[in-house]
Amino acid sequence: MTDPMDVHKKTAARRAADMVKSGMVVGIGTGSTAAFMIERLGERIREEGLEIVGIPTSDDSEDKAVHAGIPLTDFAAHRRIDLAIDGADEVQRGSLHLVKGLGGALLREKIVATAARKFVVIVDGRKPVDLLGERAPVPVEVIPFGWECTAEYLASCGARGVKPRQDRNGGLFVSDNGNMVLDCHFGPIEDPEALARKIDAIVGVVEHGMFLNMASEVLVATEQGIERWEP
Ligand code: ABF
Repeated sequence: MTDPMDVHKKTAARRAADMVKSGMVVGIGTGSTAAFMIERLGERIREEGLEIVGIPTSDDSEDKAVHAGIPLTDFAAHRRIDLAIDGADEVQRGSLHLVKGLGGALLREKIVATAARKFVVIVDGRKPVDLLGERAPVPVEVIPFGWECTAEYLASCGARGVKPRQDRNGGLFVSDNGNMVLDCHFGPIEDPEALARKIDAIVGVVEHGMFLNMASEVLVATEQGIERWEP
């Protein structure tokens, strides 16, 4: 399905892909914006002989990267990533805190972003917000055992209507890591660091989708062109 924002997603994605240099280990994000970046890296490999290896953040991105002709590697071979490029669901203006994970890949995305020397985020103009939680729920990946209890603990942190994510067919969504994702609606989050500490302390939580102080740079593509934000 095409999205009217595709042209902007593609602009941001191509700009980020053009930051990649031969010899780099590249963190390969997930989602429709990251898909354009994967496509562009494939193009550069074919046309310019760009030599890179990639670590994908999801099974879906792995398939796309293989299809694009990007050689893959893993953390057994490389503990550090030179440059990770990924999309986001919300970007907080100023701080560049992110909400990620509506695509369900937040855990691997956070592992890859954490291992990256540089983490570049690519978004269209719908993603910037004044406060995280304004539009998107915070996805929380949880262990299936006892998820009902985990959901109650999340509700006690202020999350409303905590429900297991469903897949496209209305079945239970299962992450690439075999876990469940609970979408937590907090509304606008005044103090994301405090909330992140509370969520991190809940037993059963594997990881949450707030990426705080992690983005090195955000490329926001709109009708007016690309804005480059740094924290
Ligand atoms: C990934 O893809 C996720 O962290 C985020 O949930 C999503 C953004 O998708 P899209 O680029 O399709 O809007 O980056």
